[in-house]
Amino acid sequence: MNSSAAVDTLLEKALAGDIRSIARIISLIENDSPAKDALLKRIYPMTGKAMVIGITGSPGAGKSTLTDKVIEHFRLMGKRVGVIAVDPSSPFSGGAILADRIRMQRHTGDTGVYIRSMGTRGSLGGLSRGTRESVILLDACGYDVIIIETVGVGQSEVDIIKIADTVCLVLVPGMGDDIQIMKAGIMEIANVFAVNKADKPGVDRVAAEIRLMLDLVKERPWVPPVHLTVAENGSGIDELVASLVAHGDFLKNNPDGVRREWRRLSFEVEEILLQHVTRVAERTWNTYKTDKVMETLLSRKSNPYLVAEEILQKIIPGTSEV
Ligand SMILES: Nc1nc2c(ncn2[C@@H]2O[C@H](COP(=O)(O)OP(=O)(O)O)[C@@H](O)[C@H]2O)c(=O)[nH]1
Ligand SMILES: [Mg+2]
Repeated sequence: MNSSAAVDTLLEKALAGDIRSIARIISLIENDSPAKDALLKRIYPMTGKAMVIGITGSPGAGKSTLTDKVIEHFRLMGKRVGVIAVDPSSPFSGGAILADRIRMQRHTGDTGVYIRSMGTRGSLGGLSRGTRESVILLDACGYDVIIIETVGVGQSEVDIIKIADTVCLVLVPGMGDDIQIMKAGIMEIANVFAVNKADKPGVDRVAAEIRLMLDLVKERPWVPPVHLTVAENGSGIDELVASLVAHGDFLKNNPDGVRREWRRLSFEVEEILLQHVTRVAERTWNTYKTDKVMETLLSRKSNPYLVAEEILQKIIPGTSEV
């Protein structure tokens, strides 16, 4: 399966739009297959065309329901849409993934839509290891719009801005509004706000609080619009999608867009380097980890710092101390 000829065939089919091949490549990516890097290096020049949108917010805010409606709108505009729904690894994530599937399943027969759920296993920042790389693949495969659904519940979730061009933050009335809005980190990364469940009481108050907060920051080239939505019946989605598109256009002609691209590219290089260094470190430690070495540790003749230092000198010659 990992032979380069097999991977080539798989890639050819994926680029031609075969959804099963795309799914299999994403599995290679998720499993950190040795074939992954060569493949991504090859397709990278084909990327840069997609509009990458992050839809983030607390669990239960309606992100999947909203994504489903957003997909529908982009489909009506003739766009192909890829979705990566990232769920936190937890005993409940199986349920959450199932919920995402159910909310978006009516698109499964549509070859212009690809939906993939991922856990957050082995990663930081509310993104799955492989989210960034899957975006590269979907972009190369010609998806015009790529949506990343991610749970934004804490500071670490702001990592989404390193991947997405446009971040839509989904808030809801009645869930401790003030606390939601006080999460400054997450508020700052929003380019578009959706106050969802607008059929419920308290929605105007949330919208007013967001606007008040936005007013505190004067003179910014892009003022994040605040939309009231009812994801369940599609109300407000037209305007929301128009703002997502408008923000994408804004980035094309603005220093903000260049800054974002800069940040993304820097993140990509850093992530690729880290992956390689981690792999080399793991491999080296595994060959170095003999019973004898472990014995020196157990008997305290040596210690983990000294051992790590010796290994580092092997990996990176010239390293003197940990
Ligand atoms: N009343 C109301 N319920 C909604 C709305 N949007 C989503 N929901 C419900 O909220 C729950 C969570 O939705 P889901 O899309 O799974 O949220 P996610 O966890 O953010 O992806 C589901 O029961 C939805 O039917 C809305 O606009 N109004
Ligand atoms: Mg969801």
